[in-house]
Amino acid sequence: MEQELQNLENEAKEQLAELSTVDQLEEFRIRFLGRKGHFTTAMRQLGSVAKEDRPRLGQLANRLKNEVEKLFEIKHTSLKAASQTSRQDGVMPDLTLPGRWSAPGKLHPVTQVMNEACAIFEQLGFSVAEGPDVETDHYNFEALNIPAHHPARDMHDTFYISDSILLRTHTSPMQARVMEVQQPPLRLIAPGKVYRCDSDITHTPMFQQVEGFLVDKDVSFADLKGILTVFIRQMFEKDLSLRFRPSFFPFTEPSAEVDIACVMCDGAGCRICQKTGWLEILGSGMIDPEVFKMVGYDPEVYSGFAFGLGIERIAMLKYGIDDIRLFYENDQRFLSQF
Ligand code: 2NL
Repeated sequence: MEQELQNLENEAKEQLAELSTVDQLEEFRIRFLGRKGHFTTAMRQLGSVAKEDRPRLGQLANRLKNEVEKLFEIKHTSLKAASQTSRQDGVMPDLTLPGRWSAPGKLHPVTQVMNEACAIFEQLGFSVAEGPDVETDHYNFEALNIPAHHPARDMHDTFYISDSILLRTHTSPMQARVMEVQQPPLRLIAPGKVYRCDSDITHTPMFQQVEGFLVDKDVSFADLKGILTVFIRQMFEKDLSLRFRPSFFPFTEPSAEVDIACVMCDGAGCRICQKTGWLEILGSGMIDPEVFKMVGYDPEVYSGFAFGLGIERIAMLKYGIDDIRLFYENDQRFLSQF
């Protein structure tokens, strides 16, 4: 009996060493260690050996079985690990194939131009103030000299949330907020998204603006011209001519729309500038004394200028894009060019 148990162990060890798949290993387990396996059968036979030999042989049988079980576990672990690194059919993946490529993300073209615009104004000493997209009627209109029923409200195509809450139609509410709590001198830009209910090749319901203002003693229209000229020339990397055309905004007096010499034809006249040689680029003016009174500044002491520009419009002219809606259609073929 002792010899039989010893032979059984040797046989099990030899077979185990030759196994090379998980399936073969399972067959082995059933054959040797299962409920009807060789070890179980041998242990049942212990009932027929002499009483005095039984404990010794019982212990031997247990020890040998445990040893085989341990070896089985080790083999099981290593075969399983091997089957996970090679494919089931035994074919290794081709490690020389190129890796999977994913496109690196980059900034949206409008964000790029926005960042450039802010950087130029920061270099000129302006600080950046950001405010909420959801505004009150007070800051969006009243504080900027646009009272209820003022005709200028029609031009803004406002998205109202309630009677007194709306999506800001420009970023100047931020400037009104700052003027209320800070005293001059002030030199500030307010960048951000603005909303107007309008959509065609030159309008999207959401677009991005930078508005800026400077308030101090003795600020003149010449300062406005100087700052805007430097801004435009840096932005377009060209010594462009500027033209200040009289206009109207409720918060500035006098007001001017600024045109630049057409970036496509240098002022000769083409399809882009509709043969005029000029492109409308921004709105500006000297801050209306009424706005100063509203925020508690003395218009006899302080003066200032303000301006507002659309970032998409600048991006379109910089990159020769003729439809503003392209920016917001999320077509990778368009966006990846910038
Ligand atoms: C436009 C807008 C302008 C402003 C925007 C402004 C006004 C104040 C304070 C701060 Cl009182 N910012 N913004 C001023 C003048 C013109 O134009 O339609 N741009 C294309």
